[in-house]
Amino acid sequence: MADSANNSTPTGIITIERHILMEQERFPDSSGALTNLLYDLALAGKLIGSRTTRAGLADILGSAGHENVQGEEVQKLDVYAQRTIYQLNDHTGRLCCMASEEEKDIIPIPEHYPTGDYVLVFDPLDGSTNIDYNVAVGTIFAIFRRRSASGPGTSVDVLQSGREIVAGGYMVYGSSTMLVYTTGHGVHGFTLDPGIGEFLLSHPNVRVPEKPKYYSVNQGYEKYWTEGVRRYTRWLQGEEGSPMSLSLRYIGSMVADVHRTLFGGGVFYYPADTRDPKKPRGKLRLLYEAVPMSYLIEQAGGYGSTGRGPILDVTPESLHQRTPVFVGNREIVEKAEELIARYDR
Ligand code: AFP
Repeated sequence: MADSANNSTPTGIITIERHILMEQERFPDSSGALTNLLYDLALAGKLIGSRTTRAGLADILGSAGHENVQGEEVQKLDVYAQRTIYQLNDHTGRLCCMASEEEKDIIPIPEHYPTGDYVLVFDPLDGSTNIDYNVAVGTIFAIFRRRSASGPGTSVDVLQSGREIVAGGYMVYGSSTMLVYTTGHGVHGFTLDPGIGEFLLSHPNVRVPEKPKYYSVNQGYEKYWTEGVRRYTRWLQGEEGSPMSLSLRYIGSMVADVHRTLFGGGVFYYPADTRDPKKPRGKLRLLYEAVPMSYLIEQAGGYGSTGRGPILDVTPESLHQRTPVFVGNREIVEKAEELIARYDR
């Protein structure tokens, strides 16, 4: 629990609202728009988390396409997550547009609402194919400042590199619901206390541990990897003259796998797939998954790479562009770059 003189309330408890306000104090001229935007995302996390933990009741209370006991149509969880984030943010005057992993095009702000200075990109429910197995899923987000002068946001506003992010983070809906975020001044983790419905600061100033524990990859696809990625994996296992000897953990929800990497140390990777012509650049989306997570992990002292250079240096050319991803302890991710450069010319 946080206990620095600056951060403490009289009770020692710091809510997400108070923390976001304290972050705002770093910028005396700020309008408060970013603060409120982050607070609305925390609210979205509470709503989505509450619905996610009841997912197993869908068949009892009514499944998608049916009505639940209240007579409301039950939505699929990813549709619910998408709508929740959209509806909390479409009318506030803080955004000029949004973009989501679930929507093909840029999501405009309705004409009858004002537009604002920021852009929100998000993956509303990452790992949603895991829900049927009661496995942790999550929401990923990043916020940019708009580049165009005024009016509706355009691709110029959305297609920005990770170097331009002003805030990013994720919510993970697991054995507890957590929100982890950064505004470029360290990474802070909050755990939802379901009794009072508040996110409380539980992990201030998160740093990727120096001693890594795990490597995390879908090893079932090894036969489709390049030589460099295969050799890298052997290096992580302690072969190829490596001092490493990491355990393997893989969930298949990027949020949960990166969360463990952030707190436990190691590397999560989803490399290019030489078999599938649709995945020559991997599976994960640059804008909604790779960029926010790389920004966060770098703020915690780690590194995010495509395997050939920093993810944060890549300017997206299209909304749903995919990329290979390697995130975790810096020196371990740099080893991937070294072996890929040597063996995958
Ligand atoms: P879904 O959202 O379709 O479940 O995909 C999750 C995801 O985009 C990411 O969260 C995982 O890291 C990755 O896909 C898992 O993919 P594989 O099933 O191919 O390992």
